[in-house]
Amino acid sequence: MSLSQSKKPLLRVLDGETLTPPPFWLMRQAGRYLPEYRALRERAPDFLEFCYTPDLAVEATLQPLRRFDMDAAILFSDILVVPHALGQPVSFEEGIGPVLEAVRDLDDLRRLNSGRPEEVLGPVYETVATLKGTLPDKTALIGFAGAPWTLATYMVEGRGGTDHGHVKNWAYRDAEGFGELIGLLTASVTAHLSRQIESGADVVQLFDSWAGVLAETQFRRWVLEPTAEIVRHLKDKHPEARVIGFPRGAGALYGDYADATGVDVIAIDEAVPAVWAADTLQRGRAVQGNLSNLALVNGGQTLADETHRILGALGGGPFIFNLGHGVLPGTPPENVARLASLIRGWGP
Ligand code: 1CP
Repeated sequence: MSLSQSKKPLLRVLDGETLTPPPFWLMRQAGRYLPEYRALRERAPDFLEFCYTPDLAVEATLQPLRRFDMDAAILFSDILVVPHALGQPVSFEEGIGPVLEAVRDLDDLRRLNSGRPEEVLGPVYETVATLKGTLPDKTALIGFAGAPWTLATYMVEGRGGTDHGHVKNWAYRDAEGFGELIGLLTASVTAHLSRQIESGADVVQLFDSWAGVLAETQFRRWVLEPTAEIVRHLKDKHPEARVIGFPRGAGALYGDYADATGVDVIAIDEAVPAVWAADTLQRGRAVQGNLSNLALVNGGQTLADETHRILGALGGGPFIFNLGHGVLPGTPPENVARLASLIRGWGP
């Protein structure tokens, strides 16, 4: 690792240092809560087209940094570019969100035209490389992918906002066939993250947004095992690779996830008690999270109290301040500015 890289505060924390105040960034820090994002988005009404246009994706990545100077930039893209690159029709519809042509069984899976994922995703790696050359030395660049289980939920359900009945049912009914889908996703996510690392990402985050809906046995099979495999392959290929794991909603299984997957950082949702996380998960390993995104929407004294509570519990060890889930579209930008100054002003 080069000297300038090793100085980035976020990377120092990944390697186990405690910084006061801790570095911060916010999941979904780019997006509709920023008027400049809404203006940019009008230039490419099709959301996937927007993700695959490096000039626009670079600009969307940089917008929140100009206002709030976070310690990390996160590549502007989406987790659903991987199913799209595997040949599944994906669209984003106003007021609904992502809509996919559902894959419900092995026959559907085999009908996917896996085409040339590398070609479809080429512009994403170009965006990473451009960002790498543009960001200040102190700012870390985060690449990302959806974890296999979460990608499978969208691929099988066909949209968000369901009870995950179809995808859970397939996993019980035909574990072998469903395992083929998870295997395909494990390989595709590994390749996608590997290319982001080669293009300049300092660290990658695995978003397992729906990890929390599974029974324990299913969690071990569809969340822990594929994640451990991805981390192992990435680190074999790139010994310097750093991985943040975010198994949202994992509850009592957060500890097993931390121990079994080999991730460098555990990202915790808002429901994880901060003191428990410090005692159980932190232990020399970095933790990231866990402010409620609705505390950020509402601001005021509660935002200050919650920020201080989390800093008090986790700020004594390696910690990256973040939300417990992404920034919501209705968030007032001035609340984000206030949060940045609360974090920067914090000291023991
Ligand atoms: O302009 C628009 O209206 C599109 C809104 C939008 C944006 C800004 C979507 C559609 N995706 C994104 C960008 C995005 N998505 C980023 C990069 C920007 C950043 O973090 O600053 C990232 C990391 C994601 C990750 C993502 N996409 C996740 C994992 C995190 C999470 O929120 O749980 C998930 C589940 C998605 C799917 C998705 N894409 C878009 C939406 C609205 C959704 C959620 C669908 C649902 O409700 O289930």
